[in-house]
Amino acid sequence: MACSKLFLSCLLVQLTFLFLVPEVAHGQGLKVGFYQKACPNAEAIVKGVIHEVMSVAPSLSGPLLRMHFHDCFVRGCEGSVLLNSPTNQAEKNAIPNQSLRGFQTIDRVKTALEKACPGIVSCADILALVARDMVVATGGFSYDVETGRRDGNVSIMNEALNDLIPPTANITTLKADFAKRGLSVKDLVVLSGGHTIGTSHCSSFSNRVYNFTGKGDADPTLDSNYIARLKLRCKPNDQTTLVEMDPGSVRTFDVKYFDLIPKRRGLFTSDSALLDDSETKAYIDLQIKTGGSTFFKDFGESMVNMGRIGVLTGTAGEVRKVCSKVN
Ligand code: HEM
Ligand SMILES: *[C@@H]1O[C@H](CO)[C@@H](O)[C@H](O)[C@H]1NC(C)=O
Ligand SMILES: *[C@@H]1O[C@H](CO)[C@@H](O)[C@H](O)[C@H]1NC(C)=O
Ligand SMILES: *[C@@H]1O[C@H](CO)[C@@H](O)[C@H](O)[C@H]1NC(C)=O
Ligand SMILES: CC(=O)N[C@H]1CO[C@H](CO)[C@@H](O)[C@@H]1O
Repeated sequence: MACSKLFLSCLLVQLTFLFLVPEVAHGQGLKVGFYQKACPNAEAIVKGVIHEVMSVAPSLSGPLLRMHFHDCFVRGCEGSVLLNSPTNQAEKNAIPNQSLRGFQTIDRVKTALEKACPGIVSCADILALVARDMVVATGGFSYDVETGRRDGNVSIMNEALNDLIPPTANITTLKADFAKRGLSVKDLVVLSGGHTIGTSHCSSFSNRVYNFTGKGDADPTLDSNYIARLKLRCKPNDQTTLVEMDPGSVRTFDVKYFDLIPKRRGLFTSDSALLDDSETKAYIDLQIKTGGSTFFKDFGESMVNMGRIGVLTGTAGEVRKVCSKVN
């Protein structure tokens, strides 16, 4: 654009484009510090409650990071994962959600926020803020969380069954499922690094250990010493035992998850699959070689990208008073 004559207004138009266009394309009305006027202490209140919860129940860090992911991948980041259904037909009733925990923590945060600023902070934003605070609580880097999401009022069990990526997914499925939501291959490998904290039920990977092709065999891509260890921990059809996904540092947000993958100790097929694409593999190799030189920063960026999926903003949806119920 030639800016010589009406320089100032031309510059303004250009600046407007510079700042508006990306927001329309991706952020859709989200911004950092959305509650600054209406509830200036919102983020501090969330942090305070999370600090208390972590001091008594540190094992909730994994579940509460994962909950934002489960929210965003089904219907977008609009709090539908939190809704209860009188007939048990909501997202949280779907099998992949059996293992979700931490709903009471979200309720505690919501209660504290409603006391300070009634009807202002959405449950979808609470999930995004809590996820960030979990990364920080476990030793990762902080990042600015965009807020301004509003809550949906629909939650459907079958959508969770269809839309949540199973741990058996191969690299083709993983890339496609991320791309469908506007997330890149880099986002896929970076966010998989979320498995640096938390635990898994035996049932999420027992096929790899006990019955990979239906002949009572193990997954040949999994390290045999690791298989032996997993068998000691998990009996066939075990539905209750928990296994550390990043053994030894399950409550520390570090780069060790990436060390495990080329050692063929990624717990899920979806973790191992990151070796099957040149870009994801190169990312893993780089993080191992450089001790995670970019991972901590990348994680915040990819979380922001994930937090933009299918958001409701402006006057769409509502701000729930209670996170488990529509108003
Ligand atoms: C790429 C596709 C993904 C698949 C297939 C996947 C699958 C799984 C499975 C099966 C579990 C174990 C659940 C259980 O049995 O208790 C799990 C746990 C977990 N996932 Fe993922 N996940 C994926 C991506 C993500 C992302 C993007 C994040 C967050 C950024 C994440 C964070 C977590 C965390 C923190 C846990 C531990 C939960 C706990 O401690 O209870 N995952 N994931
Ligand atoms: C990946 O998984 C999908 C869905 O299960 C399947 O249709 C596809 O053939 C698999 N691709 C490869 C390369 O194994
Ligand atoms: C392995 O899977 C096959 C096919 O699904 C099933 O028929 C068989 O009973 C399973 N074996 C074990 C030991 O679970
Ligand atoms: C859900 O929200 C939409 C608009 O966001 C509204 O049209 C609809 O009536 C709401 N449904 C319920 C059950 O509240
Ligand atoms: C937290 C929660 O609601 N978990 C449910 C997940 O789904 C199973 C059924 O598949 C329910 O039994 C759990 O209560």
